[in-house]
Amino acid sequence: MITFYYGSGSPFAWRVWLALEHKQLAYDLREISFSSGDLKTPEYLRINPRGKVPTIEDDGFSLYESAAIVEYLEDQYPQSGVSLFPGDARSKAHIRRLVNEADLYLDAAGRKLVLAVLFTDKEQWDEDQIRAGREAVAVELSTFEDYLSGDYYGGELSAADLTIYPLVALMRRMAVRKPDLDVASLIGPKMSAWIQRIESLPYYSKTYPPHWKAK
Ligand SMILES: N[C@@H](CCC(=O)N[C@@H](CS)C(=O)NCC(=O)O)C(=O)O
Repeated sequence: MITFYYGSGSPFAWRVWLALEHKQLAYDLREISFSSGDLKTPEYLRINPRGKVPTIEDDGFSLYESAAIVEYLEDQYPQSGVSLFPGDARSKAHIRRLVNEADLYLDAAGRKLVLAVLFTDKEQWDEDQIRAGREAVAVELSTFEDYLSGDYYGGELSAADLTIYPLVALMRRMAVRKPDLDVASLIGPKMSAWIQRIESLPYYSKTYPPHWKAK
């Protein structure tokens, strides 16, 4: 059985959770609280020297970095559940390209906003910094809106969707902290319909970040 080290609200850990469910794999979920210090214990640092989530352990093999974990799940368990990289070499390359773009550009834009809004005390908010973050997010959301031509980013549901969705969800989540950011208005019609599709997946609610449920 796979042991999955998870942190609530981490878009990277969420991606792996969605992938485990998509592949219908059995796993033991170990939720780690960011404030507990458990990510920095010698035991945890032995399996992930960066002290971050997600990490998996699978029969003595430990792996961190969410994109690598998702690829591993597909390669190690090709027959289980539904493929995370469906299609021919070109389709797979397209999915990998989208995963890379999400990690390199969409995340970088979102991170600016997360740092300025979520990880800064309200009293210290710098409106110029927040505006710059929002603009960076607007550019990326528009790029990803343009990329959608079918129901899912890679045509069929794939690792691309399971990577992009948690990053977009985190951007939308910032409205709870700062409603006037109005991230919703930056999401185009194709992406809105795609969000509905992802949120209708049978395993979606199970993976919803536990601490977001309280609001
Ligand atoms: N590139 C990594 C990013 C992992 C990451 O940044 N995780 C954050 C949560 S979103 C974390 O564990 N932070 C805790 C810390 O740095 O102490 C991946 O894709 O897995």
